[in-house]
Amino acid sequence: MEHVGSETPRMAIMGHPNAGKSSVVATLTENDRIAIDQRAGTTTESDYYPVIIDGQTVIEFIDTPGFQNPGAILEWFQAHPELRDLPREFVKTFRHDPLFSHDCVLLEPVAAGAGMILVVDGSKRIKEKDRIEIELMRLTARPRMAILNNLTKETRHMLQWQDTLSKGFNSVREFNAHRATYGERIKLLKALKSIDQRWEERLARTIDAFQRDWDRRTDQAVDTIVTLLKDALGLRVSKTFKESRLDMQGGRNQAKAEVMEELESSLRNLEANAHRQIRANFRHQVWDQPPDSLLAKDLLSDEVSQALGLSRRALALAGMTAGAATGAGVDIALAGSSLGGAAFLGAVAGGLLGFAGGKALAKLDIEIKPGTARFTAGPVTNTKFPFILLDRALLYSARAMNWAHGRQAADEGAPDKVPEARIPVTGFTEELSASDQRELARFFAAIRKGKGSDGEEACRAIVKRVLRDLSENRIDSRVHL
Ligand SMILES: Nc1nc2c(ncn2[C@@H]2O[C@H](COP(=O)(O)OP(=O)(O)OP(=O)(O)O)[C@@H](O)[C@H]2O)c(=O)[nH]1
Ligand SMILES: [Mg+2]
Repeated sequence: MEHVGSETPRMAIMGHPNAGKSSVVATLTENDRIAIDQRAGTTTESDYYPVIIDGQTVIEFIDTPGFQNPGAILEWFQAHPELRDLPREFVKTFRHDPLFSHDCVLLEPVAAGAGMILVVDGSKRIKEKDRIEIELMRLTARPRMAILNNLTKETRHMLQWQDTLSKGFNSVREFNAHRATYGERIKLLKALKSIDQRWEERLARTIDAFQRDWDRRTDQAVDTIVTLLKDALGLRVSKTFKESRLDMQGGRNQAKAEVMEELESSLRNLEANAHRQIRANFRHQVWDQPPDSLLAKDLLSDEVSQALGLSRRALALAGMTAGAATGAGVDIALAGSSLGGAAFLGAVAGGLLGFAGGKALAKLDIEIKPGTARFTAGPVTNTKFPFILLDRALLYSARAMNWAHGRQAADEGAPDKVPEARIPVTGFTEELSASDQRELARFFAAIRKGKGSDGEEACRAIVKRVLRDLSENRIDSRVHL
């Protein structure tokens, strides 16, 4: 057993059934596999959840079912004011008493020096049993903090909770297990650090490890996003067809459609892979994307194109002229073919390359050789598309970074749940400064020309800034888009 002076800080999570204890642990440890349920009594045994960074356990949380007999324990505590270490003496005395077997398991880590976090549902009235637990925990003299986790939007009991809790705890904080961002997790750890001098140094190291780890993950997400942009915008796919298949107009259209479809599905795959990487990077296993989310819609759909990316005006300001956005590039290399060049060109230009709003998505090259024709789709020429792709990656990251792990099994439809803030209608890129938009446009154009490194650093810096803002500030309501 560890003692107070040992290395890893350990916090046991206490509180009534259904107060949200497991949800708090899930959010703090980024573990969305912890059992959470709207029914009380979900957690029946204490479980240890270490936070491991670089192979080192930096803090450990113990999810518990809470006290079984708080009244009796408090009575015993009060009857023994002479004892220096009440939790340890209690466990020693009652270890073999079946009546207290659960309470002893609960108090064992505390006896060994763990701190305690009491989770209360601040939307409920304070009851006598709450006062008992608060006093009991105060008498343990362990580092302890109280968390007000509001399960509904009811706030009229909050002041009373604050008053009552502050009598027994070194620190009282509001912390919503469903809506806490990374920034709020760090604030909670910082508050924990200040509750007890014995813990200061260890928790300073824990916080440092958390911050370094988050920075690294943010950098990884930036990397994933920039790589996605480079791969998608530089992408070309080719298909070779027999000349005989192309004699008829129908055959030619079919060929075009096939090669474009391949380009489109490759773009979708690249995006899906990048999103998977981001999701894994922020440790989400259970992920219930709302079916009406913009991210659940097709990347190349009209709906997505209307909601995300730069507006026509911003595109123009970013130096992307309307002409460049509509030009369906068709290059034909004729190398002695029986196909009539002009007729062929007529068949190729037209709606089939159409992306949202009838604008072309990509360039189509046709290289005709005796007997065959090679159709190459790509690179993407549509100037709005990269902004849409970037917006979706940022939206996805916003969700991955801000979606609290304790939220997994939540009943989002419940009428009394904490309401979401207003959802802005634009994506992220439209909100950037004009000069940022220009920088991005420059980078996208460079990739298209095969000079991907031009402007890459600027793009990285912009993406990083957006991601940082997301995790430092309040939860971004766009996670629901
Ligand atoms: N709206 C909202 N609901 C929450 C929040 N935290 C927990 N809940 C919900 O409250 C219910 C109980 O959460 P748990 O984390 O299982 O509570 P617990 O204290 O571990 O419960 P037991 O293990 O049964 O003692 C679940 O339906 C959660 O989704 C929150 O911050 N906001
Ligand atoms: Mg539980």
